Amino acid sequence: MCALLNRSLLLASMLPLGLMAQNNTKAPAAVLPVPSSAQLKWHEMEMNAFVHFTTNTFTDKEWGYGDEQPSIFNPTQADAGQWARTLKETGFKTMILTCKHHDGFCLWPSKYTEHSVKNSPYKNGKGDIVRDARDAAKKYGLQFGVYLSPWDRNRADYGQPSYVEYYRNQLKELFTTYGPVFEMWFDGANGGDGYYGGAKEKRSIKGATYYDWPTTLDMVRKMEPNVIFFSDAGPGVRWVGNERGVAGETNWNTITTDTLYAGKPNIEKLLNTGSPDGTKWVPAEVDVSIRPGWFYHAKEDKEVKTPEQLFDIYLTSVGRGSTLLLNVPPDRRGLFHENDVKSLYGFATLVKQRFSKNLAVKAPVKADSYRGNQTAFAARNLTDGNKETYWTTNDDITTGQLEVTLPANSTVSYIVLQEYIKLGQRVQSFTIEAWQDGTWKKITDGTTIGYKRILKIDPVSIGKIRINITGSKACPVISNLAIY
Ligand code: FUL
Repeated sequence: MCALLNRSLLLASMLPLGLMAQNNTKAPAAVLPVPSSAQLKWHEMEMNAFVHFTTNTFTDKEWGYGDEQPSIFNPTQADAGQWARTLKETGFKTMILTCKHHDGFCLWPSKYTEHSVKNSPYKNGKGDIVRDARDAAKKYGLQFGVYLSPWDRNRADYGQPSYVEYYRNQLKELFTTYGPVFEMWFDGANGGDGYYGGAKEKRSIKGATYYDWPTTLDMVRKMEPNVIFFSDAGPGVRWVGNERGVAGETNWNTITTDTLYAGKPNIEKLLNTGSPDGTKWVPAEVDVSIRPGWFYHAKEDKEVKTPEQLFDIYLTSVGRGSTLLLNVPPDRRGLFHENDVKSLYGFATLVKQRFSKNLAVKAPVKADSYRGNQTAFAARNLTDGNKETYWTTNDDITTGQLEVTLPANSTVSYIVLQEYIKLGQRVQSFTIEAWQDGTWKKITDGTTIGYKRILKIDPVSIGKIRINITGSKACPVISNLAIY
């Protein structure tokens, strides 16, 4: 009863007056909100990379105090080409660089501060790591993103209005010199003790108001209209609420951001799952480091995540409808360390091996119903390899049963489902059954699907698989079903 009521309210809010009658020969109306075209592209990237590099690499710290001398920044063999090549060859689509971390040191020769590479021995002060990274990303076909820490423990005026001006000037400098920038990362860590130009004190700012984010975002959008903004609360993509690489098993791309802001205390749980009735499309990005720390520390050389650990993270990020943002920090030479490189290639091999043979391709698949009995909405769209076609039902049907007959002696380990999110995220619950020994047995279940859901099951020999969509905000719209 309640679900029906919600659904009709939802439809009423989506459809213009006069269109309330069902028209099951046409595509279903969108369930709002839906992703922007930039967000859609971001979903399709699936795997992005972070590169954390600054004075911390040389002081063995995670958060520089802000009093580091530029003279300590001296990578002897810095090669952004090695970073970009490795990332490209192991399946990553982008590279987001910490142009400035909390210590305030700038990896480009900013004209607004002396605290940068221009006063370091690196290339006798003529080096520019941001330019090198941007050029390397371009060369290897990766998109380039920028992390510019709002918190700056070096600046004397941090906490004053003039610092916000400084921060905006740096954004202008970065976007006009090193664009195009596909994603801008606003870190949530803010305020606390620091050097602050020698004051050496604790400063706290009002996270909700100090930076006046709306003005800053408008300014950046004027330079880069399609940029995706990451912050705890979006507006482009949100933090996933932890740094372990784990999105919620229930993971809505929707959330209501009105009262959220970067750094707001205790919002981790909400960010991890999103909310089914959220008013904005702000999907979770899963940021996690390949090492215990975000920056390189020689003592962590033996703690680099193994290919299997990275694969597990792949399942709890990409496999839960999010995008993975994996950090790989260059070492003091300015290179990805051999152990990290080895793990990345090992991980890429696992992904390739485990998702190499899609048993659902060309397998017969049928649905208990499909929209308006139109072949344009039939079950075979699930396995046609075309992300623009989908199976869907009549408007008044919010459940569905899909049955796939697999080739003889198929051993199944992973089932992949994808919603056609251009029409909004809908599915709330599903179960999966296998035909074994003459009967249907439940092998797994789940809640949300979103852009992509990967279900890992104990490898079993299966003749047929049945997917039961048991709850959906409106008629389910599924574009892909793959079985490995
Ligand atoms: C955090 C920062 O404090 C870490 O140093 C790192 O940059 C991580 C990605 O975000 O909030």
